Order: sequence, then structure tokens, then C-alpha cells
Amino acid sequence: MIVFRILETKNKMKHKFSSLLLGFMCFSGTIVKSQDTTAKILKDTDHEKMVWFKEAKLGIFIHWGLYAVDGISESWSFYNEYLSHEDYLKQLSGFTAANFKPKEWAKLIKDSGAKYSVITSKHHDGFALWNTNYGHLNAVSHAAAKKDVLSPLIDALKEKELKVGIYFSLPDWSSDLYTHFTTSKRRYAIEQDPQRWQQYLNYMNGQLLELKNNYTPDLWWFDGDWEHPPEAWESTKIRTSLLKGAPNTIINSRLTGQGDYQTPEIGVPVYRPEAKYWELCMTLNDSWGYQQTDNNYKTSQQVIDIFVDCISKGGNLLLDIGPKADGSIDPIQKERLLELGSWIRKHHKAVYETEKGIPYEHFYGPTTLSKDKQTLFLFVRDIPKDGKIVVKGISNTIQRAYVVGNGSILSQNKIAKLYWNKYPGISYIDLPKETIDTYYTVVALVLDGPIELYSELNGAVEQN
Ligand code: JFZ
Repeated sequence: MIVFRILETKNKMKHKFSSLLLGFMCFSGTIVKSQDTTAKILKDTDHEKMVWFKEAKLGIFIHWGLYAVDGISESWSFYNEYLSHEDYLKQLSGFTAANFKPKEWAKLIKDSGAKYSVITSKHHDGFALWNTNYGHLNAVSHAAAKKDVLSPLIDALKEKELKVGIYFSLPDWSSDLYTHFTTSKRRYAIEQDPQRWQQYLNYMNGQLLELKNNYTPDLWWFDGDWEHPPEAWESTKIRTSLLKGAPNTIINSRLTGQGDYQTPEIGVPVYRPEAKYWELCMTLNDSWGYQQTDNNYKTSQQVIDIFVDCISKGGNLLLDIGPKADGSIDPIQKERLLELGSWIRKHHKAVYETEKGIPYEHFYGPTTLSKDKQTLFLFVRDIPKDGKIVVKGISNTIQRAYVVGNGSILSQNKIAKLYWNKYPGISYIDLPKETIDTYYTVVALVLDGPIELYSELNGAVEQN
């Protein structure tokens, strides 16, 4: 039986989904590209500061909070009124972090092949993982843990030379100063009580400054901007204040209009996003936080499928784990990260410091290119039935073909190459069974210069 669960948040994104639906209703036989067009990013992003992000390819997202205690959806469970706010907060007594080993988390993240990690400092429920001076809902003063769990994790990440991203929810549904409480209860409207809203902004910006000063993160991952327009959040001011003295910090696109990169919505992009910088966030099962009832885990093959898809389209994958309330990590989540990590290590040359690949017309599968564009990496998911893979329309000479992480040199032959025109012919490259990887075999084609794709329309018959 196929278990089909829907991520909780999706119910709440009604406006976005209905416009998408409209897009599909207008579908009249042509291709509908359901790309993220809502998230506007800045045009003047400093490319220098984006280099590490562009080359990172993999980040690990961590959703850790009260919701792991009962294994219910993060914040949304009370917002959607599946249980009362009071009962939701009872989880405070179960958030022990008794087996929390930040150094082991950081090691696991490093071993996954990730170059950065993004941790939920505070989700929509308002529960802060650090010792904040703003409000009492935090791991130190109210939860069983009675300690700051964010600082040791960030220290451990930095020790492993991982870049640090901080997730911060703009909305705080537990704060009396905030407008929204649950789906059917609003505390007030901003127009009715602008002063109260200003107090909320002071509280929120106070927390942001604490985080900035304590941790100097490399990246801010905002969330929840949809509840108010950018003017209400004063998002320009937020950006200015966070970048002050830290101009190289990167901001995601969920601080409307102020982001440096895009976060594609609803799944792996089918078409290559146009944005220069983007990151897909993705769950391992169907939940962001730990939910023991959700066993719909993607297989390692599927996780690697998604990862390869992202990097071949020039983006990053931000893969999520949801640690348990005691700070331990489910073995299956660990296993997925380690399996991905060992595949990446074997194929690191084809992963890090590469660029998006070439169109599928040239090769039936995902590809990446080395920075100098002289090596084309072909990702072969299946076992070719005649032991050969096919490459078309590349004008360069393939000087050498070899299996990445294995070293075998592969033989090749070309057909349909005519001496009297420029059509480059069709290359068949032998891929012996012994070289096939469990997930993706990667073939490197070393070219005689930067790749040149042949795109003349009429090909071999042009001179007839
Ligand atoms: C948000 C959160 O509400 C959710 O709990 C989780 O933390 C996730 C990573 O981020 O969910 C969203 C936010 C925006 C969209 C989808 C889910 N969106 O723009 O489609």
C-alpha cells in the first residue's frame, strides 16, 4: 500500500496553491512551468559572497523543537487546531535533550557531504533553542532541557568548518504581541493596533540581533513571510540591520524581496530554474520534524536522485533531518545521510565546484560541468543494456573517458561522423558492468577545450 501524507504546511498555502491550480486549469496542451515566480530576489546580489553557497551543493536542514516530543507537525498542529495550544506546550516537559551530542550531529552532517547546515532557532510556535532575553518560551527557562542547545551545536558546526545557517520564523504564534494565534483566532489586526505590532517588531528584531551577535551566521533562512506584506515586516530594515558589519551574510528568499537566492516551491524543479542561485529544501520522509508515525522515507536511491537532479540543474539541496526530543537521531535518518555522503565522497569531483550540465538532448541523463567547462560529468542511473552510453552533438574531441571514483578508462567509438561537414556524430562509450555504482555511475569526458555544443538544425543533411 502506498502511504500518502501531505506536508502539513501545504494546507496553509492556499493562496499560492490556488493560483497554481489556475495555472493548470488554463493548461491547453503546452508545457506549464510551475516554477517559483512568487519569491522575488534581489537583483544586485554580490556574486563574490555567493561563491561558497554555489559550490556547496548540499546543506543539512535541522527541524528540532517541542514538536519532536509527541511527534506532531511543527507548530502547525496547534495552529490548525488539532490540539490546543496549552496541550502543545505540555511538550516542554518532554524536551529533555538528554542525549544531545552536538559534536556527533556535526560529524554526521560533515560525513553526509554537506558544506552547511541550517537549524531552526525558532519555528512558528515561538520556542527558542537559545538563551534569549526576549520572552520565556525557550529551551533554557521553560523546557526540561534547561540549557541552551543552539550554542553548542553552532560551535560544533564551526569546528567542523561547516557554514552555519539560522532558520528564523518571522511569525511567533505563541507571542501575545503577534497577530495570528490559530487558524480561527487572530489576536488583532495591525491597522487596529499599530503600536502593539511595533512592540512585536521590537521583540522579533531583538531576538534577531541576539542571534546575529551570538553566532554571526553565514546564512539566514527566514520563514513565514506570507502572513504579512514586506512593508509590515519592514523587511528592508531587517536586511540592512543583519548585514551591518556582516556584509557577506546570505539571506534566503523568504524575507520577501530581500533574498539572495530562490527556494523553489513544491518539489524538485522539473525545468532548470532561471535563478543563478537556488536551493531546494526537502524532507527525508514527509515531515520536517521528528514524527514516529511517518515511515514514508525516501530510499537512498531516491535521495541521491533528488540530489543529482538539483546539482545538474545548478542548485543546492537542503536535506532535512528531524532529531528526537532527547537529541538522538533516528538510525534511518543517519543511514540516509551517510549513504549519500559515501556516494558523494566517491564522486566529489563531479559534485563540488561544478556547474549545471548540458541539455538532455545531448545525453539521456543529468550532467554537470567542471568550472573550466573542459570536463563533462555524465550521471548514469541505470545499467545500459548494451553496455554503452550515448552522447550527441558535442563538437569537441573527447580526449579521455573514465569512471569517476573508479578510474577505469573507457573506450569510445563514433558513428555518423562525415568528413565534409561539422556535424559531430554520435559517440558510444563503453561502460563495463564491473564499473557500475549502486546509485549513479559517473563518467567523466575530458574534452580538448571548453565544451562546444553543436546546435545547427539540419545536421548531416544540411548540404543536400
Ligand atoms: C515552512 C514551514 O511552515 C514549515 O513548517 C517548514 O519549516 C518549512 C521548511 O517551511 O513551510 C513552507 C513555507 C513556504 C512554502 C511551503 C512550505 N512555500 O512557499 O511553498
